[in-house]
Amino acid sequence: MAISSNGHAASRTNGNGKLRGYSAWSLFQHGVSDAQWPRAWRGHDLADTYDVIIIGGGVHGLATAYYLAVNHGITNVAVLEKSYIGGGGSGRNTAILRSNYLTPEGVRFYDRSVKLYEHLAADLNFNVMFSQRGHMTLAHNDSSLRTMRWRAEVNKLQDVDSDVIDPGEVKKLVPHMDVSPYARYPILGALYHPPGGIVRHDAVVWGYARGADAHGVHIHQKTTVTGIDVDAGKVTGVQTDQGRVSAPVVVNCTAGWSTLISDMAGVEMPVQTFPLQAAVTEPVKPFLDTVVVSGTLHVYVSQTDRGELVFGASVDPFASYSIRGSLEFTEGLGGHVLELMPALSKMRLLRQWAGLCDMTPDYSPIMGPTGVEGFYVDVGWGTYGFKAGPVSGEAMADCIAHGRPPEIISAFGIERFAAGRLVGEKGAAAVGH
Ligand code: PYC
Repeated sequence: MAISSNGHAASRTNGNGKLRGYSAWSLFQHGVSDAQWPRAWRGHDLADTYDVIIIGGGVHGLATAYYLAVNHGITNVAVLEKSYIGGGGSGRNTAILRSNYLTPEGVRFYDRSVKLYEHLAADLNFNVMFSQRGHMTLAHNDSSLRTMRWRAEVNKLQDVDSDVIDPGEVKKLVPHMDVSPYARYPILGALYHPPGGIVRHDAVVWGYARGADAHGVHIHQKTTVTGIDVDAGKVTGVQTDQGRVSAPVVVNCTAGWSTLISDMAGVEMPVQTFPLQAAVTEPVKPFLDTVVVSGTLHVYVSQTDRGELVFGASVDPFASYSIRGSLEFTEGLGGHVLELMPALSKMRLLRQWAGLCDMTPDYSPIMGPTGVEGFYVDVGWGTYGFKAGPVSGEAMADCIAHGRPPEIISAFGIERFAAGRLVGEKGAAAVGH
């Protein structure tokens, strides 16, 4: 690739808007020089009008903008983010990807997301470090074993690789696991899902932002939406702390604040917001190359490429907008992890944090048009949001471009609550809630 005289990579895009990569030489030059790194996406003044305004600069909002531009040629798009991109749920989740859900609608949907993640690095020309290391959900009692068998059958019918394995196979995959019958919660088996794994969540956000920017999308960080304008049942634009912007289409892609944003358009969402806490240890040599989840013990764990163990639990037991960590969480987490892997007793936790989860009554998202013309929602992700980023972006872009939801999200419309057509996914939650 060409290097300009000041040592910058010459260009991020070729003439067709296709992203270029950086050569090893240009990275080296930047590393040893005091040259400024080129910006991965540009800053812009807020325009007076856009064709589409997306509220929320996480993976859902950015992926929707990217696929609007790439798949439908809709490029006069603004993404409005009140903080910095990826600063909400996208940067706070534990980056687990999987498609071993319970309902056929859920399995099909998340499987499409895993497929998109599989070639995302190539599509965005940005390494998102997707490691398909396998995903294991442990069963410690007969009823969870029965749910695992049920899920495995639904998964197989949708062509998703997923099966129930016995404690001996669990031990082969994770030698540090206590699979003895004397454990306090003996392991009776597990749902094993080889295509599942982990991804670098920041890279996914940056990759989509860079890709959307290269196709002309405006990304506005530190821009807070304070109101949504609706006239005669149609959305006409948004009010922000930087001024008013008009648009015939406004999309709510927020997490944690999805009800507050929808309320601005007069659309009520059956959503309650709960904090979800997570923690990370000091780095150690690689020893865990599978994602391990125990619903009964309320814990999931994976090891990052840097060697840290990333732990999460179920949502806090009360609705709140707080993102403070608690000692109660750390104590519970430590105890439960040691039930599974006693050898970890000497490891030190480095950090803990929390994100916000918008829970719906059936643990499935709310996607598509609403009663206000031009106002779309992609919300209610509970604890599943990050893994759905690519498929949600693709489907929401299709929905906006054609004015109706594509088949893959038709089950997730807001009208299902009034019609009693719930898509119950509680049984596929990583941990009990
Ligand atoms: O559903 O896989 C999951 C998950 C992991 C962390 C939170 N939810």
